[in-house]
Amino acid sequence: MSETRAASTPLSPVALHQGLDRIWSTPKGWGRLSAVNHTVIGRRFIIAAFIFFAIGGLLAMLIRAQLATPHSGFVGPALYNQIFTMHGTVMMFLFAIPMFEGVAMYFLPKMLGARDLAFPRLSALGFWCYVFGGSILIVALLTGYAPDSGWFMYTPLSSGKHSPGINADVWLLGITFVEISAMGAAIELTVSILKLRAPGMSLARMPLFAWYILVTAGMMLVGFPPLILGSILLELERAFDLPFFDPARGGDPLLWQHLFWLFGHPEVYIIFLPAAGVISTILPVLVGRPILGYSWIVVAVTAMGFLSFGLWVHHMFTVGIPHLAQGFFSAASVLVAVPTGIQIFLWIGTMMAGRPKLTVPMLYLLGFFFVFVCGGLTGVMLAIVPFDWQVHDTQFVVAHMHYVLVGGFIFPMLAAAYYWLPHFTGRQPLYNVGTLAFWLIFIGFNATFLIMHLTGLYGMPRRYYTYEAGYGWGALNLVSSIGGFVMTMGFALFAVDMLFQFRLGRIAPRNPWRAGTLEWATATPPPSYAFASLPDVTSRDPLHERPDLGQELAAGGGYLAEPRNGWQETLVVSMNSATPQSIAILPRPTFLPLATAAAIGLFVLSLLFKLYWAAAFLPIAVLALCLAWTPASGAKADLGPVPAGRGLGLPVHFEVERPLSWWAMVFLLLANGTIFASLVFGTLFLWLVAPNWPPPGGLDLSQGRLLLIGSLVVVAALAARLAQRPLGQTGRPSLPLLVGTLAAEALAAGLTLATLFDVPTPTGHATFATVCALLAYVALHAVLGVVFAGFAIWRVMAGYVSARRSADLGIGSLWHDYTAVSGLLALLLVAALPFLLPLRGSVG
Ligand code: HEM
Ligand SMILES: [Cu+2]
Repeated sequence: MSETRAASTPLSPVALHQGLDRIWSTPKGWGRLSAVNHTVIGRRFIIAAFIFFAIGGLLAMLIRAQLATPHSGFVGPALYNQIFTMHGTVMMFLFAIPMFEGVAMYFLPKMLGARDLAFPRLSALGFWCYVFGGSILIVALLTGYAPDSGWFMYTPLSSGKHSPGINADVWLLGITFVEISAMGAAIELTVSILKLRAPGMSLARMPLFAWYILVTAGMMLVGFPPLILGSILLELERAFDLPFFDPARGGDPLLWQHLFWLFGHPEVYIIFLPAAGVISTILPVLVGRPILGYSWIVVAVTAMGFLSFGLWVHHMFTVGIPHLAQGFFSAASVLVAVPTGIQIFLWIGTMMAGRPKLTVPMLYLLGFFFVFVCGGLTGVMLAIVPFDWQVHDTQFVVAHMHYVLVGGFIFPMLAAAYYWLPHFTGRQPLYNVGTLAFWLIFIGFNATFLIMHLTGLYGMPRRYYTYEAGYGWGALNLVSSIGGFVMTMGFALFAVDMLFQFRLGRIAPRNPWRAGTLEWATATPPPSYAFASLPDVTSRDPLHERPDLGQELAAGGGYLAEPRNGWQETLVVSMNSATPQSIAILPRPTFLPLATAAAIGLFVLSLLFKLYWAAAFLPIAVLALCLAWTPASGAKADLGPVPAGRGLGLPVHFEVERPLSWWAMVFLLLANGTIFASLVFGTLFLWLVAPNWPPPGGLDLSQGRLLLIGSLVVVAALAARLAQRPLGQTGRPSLPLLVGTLAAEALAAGLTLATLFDVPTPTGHATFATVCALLAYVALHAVLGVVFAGFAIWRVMAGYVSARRSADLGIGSLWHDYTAVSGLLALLLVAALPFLLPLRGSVG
């Protein structure tokens, strides 16, 4: 090991590593449950996702066993419904999304040259929410209470009347629980990519993988909220009979479809983009040539992110929507093939310019090209409305979907597994089992799903548990099923290969593929702190320029090469040019995420079993636990600049105006704003097209009171801003104004709740139900506004706030601003409804 830079630091490399390890390592024994480290949590996500993949695969085998022959008595219709619903649900929510979250969590900090993600405790919370939510679903499956109305949960099939019992509630609550983890991950990844890069890693030098994850995380922030809202509304309908989706009482089942597909279509890209990011990362390395058209790829990925939100209606061509809308969404769907095509051509170009060798990851990439392009072509076919009318809800769609999902996600992930395994384990495969596994999977896959296109064209519907002999479907289905089992053998062989490598693989050299990205500059397997000192970056492929960078950093030649105060430190940089700005001190291992997830889990279970007294109390416990997170992220005295190494002095993150948590709040509010926008969309949608409007009687709320509430939330936001004014001079904010904020929010919350009780029979008509939802939204935000204001007052009194340490107030202010704006809009809509109702009457 070279010692070139070690002379400049006082510590010997060994002492440096021991010191860092003491600070960063996760405790042993039960202490493992307190882990927050991204390497540990990322690995756990990946392993858990593999387990769920095996469960989903098992369910797929049951489906194929049932459909192998006509008139099969293997499973009956009731169980079959649960099996295919759970297969789709598990694969989409419990395998694909967590898998890419795990991969991103594990690799991103290392690729960016950071020591961890921005909010380690949030990653841990997300992991536990995922495991608990997933377990609820699996336990339900084992006990026969699994959801059975299809993974789309279409109303009215999933409404109380047609799905009595708790099966649908399991889906709605369990999935919403898992979504918490996805939203957390989205915020975590966005802020980490934007703020935790190595000095010099400007946006233009960022690894492509980070670009893909940035776009994906952004899509999650605006793509998941419609589903979260939809699930809440449907659960409210099922639990309290609020008729959002009931056409007899002014609701509309189509509202569910819109909310679902507003999420569901982008979801497909949320799954595909990270996999594409993997391809853009490993393909150039495997063929030994830099990627063609870096900036084109960034543009294409961003374009896909935006376009994919304009396509959701192509899942609804047969529900009876206006022709013009069909034409628009058909064209938009075809258009999205353009950015996808750009990427494919750039990948193929890169491959042709390089020297591809048929290694195992390369085989999987070739498999990806074949399968995914076929899936894309059938996708364009489906985007053509008359064709879609023909094959809608047949096996053709199932075949298309699997070509896209398996081709676009599984194949790249398998390539990634072989490519990065040396990073996880420090070892390389010994035998060439991987090639055999690939061919079994590839041949088995095509035998299963290529055939299914035909079965579909011959008219076999999806989601039917059995079929008659004599339609010509029998032989095709048998081949499909045999293909499925061949593929399963391939996956089993893959699993065996992976397990063997952990123990029996050859020891791998440090950077076995000669890649240029920074994750290969850590030791393998990586230590808890990833880098002993942090690099600076001058190009897109730092390791190509400086192959010895890894050793240099290990010897302490980079930034922050000094363990001190027990701090887990990493650098925070400016968003665009990546100039160092501050030092983030990240939280140490703690059981709080586990406890918080458990409290949320109990809340979910209490809703599931209709124990509403507990459901009223548990949110308070969750809130209290969340507040218990905060003391670790502050200090009671100003520190001033701290040495960051290489002659640089930087403030610690709680002494800057906009720390990482401020950015987290911005993105949280973006997601929250999308929930709100979806609610407004839902209200206007029902008003415009739902049957049985206007409601009987009128909506007679006191306009004066609505105006008062609106003024109160604005006053609260203004007072919170003004309270920070004196900070600059006296170092203390104005306490009376902070108390004023609290009072205004409390009054607003109280008045809104009182207004809720004035709404006439919310169960009578969807108008009243949506008004209740809007008012509840305002009340909830005002209540949390009280919490934020109270928290600010406590932080000031306890001495956490000074002119330098003012971030708590800034973050609270963001919340009050948001409450004011969303509150005003919601109240305006509520106040306008009495005037809108007659308009609808004259139009309809
Ligand atoms: C690994 C091999 C797989 C096999 C053999 C398989 C098989 C099947 C089959 C036969 C169905 C049709 C159920 C029916 O119509 O009754 C189905 C549905 C579905 N699969 Fe898979 N699947 C596999 C992997 C995946 C993966 C990786 C994903 C997603 C990442 C996925 C997502 C879905 C979804 C969402 C449905 C629901 C379709 C519907 O509701 O009609 N599958 N799968
Ligand atoms: Cu779509």
